[in-house]
Amino acid sequence: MNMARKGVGKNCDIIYVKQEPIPYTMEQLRGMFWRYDTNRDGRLSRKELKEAFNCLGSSIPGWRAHRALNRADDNGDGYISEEEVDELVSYAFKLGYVVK
Ligand SMILES: [Ca+2]
Ligand SMILES: [Ca+2]
Repeated sequence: MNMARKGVGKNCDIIYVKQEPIPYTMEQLRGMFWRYDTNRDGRLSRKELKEAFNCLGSSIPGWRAHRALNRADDNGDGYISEEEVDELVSYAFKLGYVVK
């Protein structure tokens, strides 16, 4: 019997397990966001953020990406860099996304 399925949806790498929802830890969120650095330039664009929030289960991923940039993009270049990602992670953590 295989209850856990990997890779549901082509861009979503979420492990589905049949049990109570568990909130993502900060570390999991961090790993999650970096997985969406799809062009591997070491920073997260608005588009990449939107994709990440979408896969976290946000119903308004575009808005979340916008808010996250407002909050975490310290130098205002429109990207979340490695130095700025902590703020992004704590923003997402407070939203309480759960592992689905
Ligand atoms: Ca990128
Ligand atoms: Ca920035």
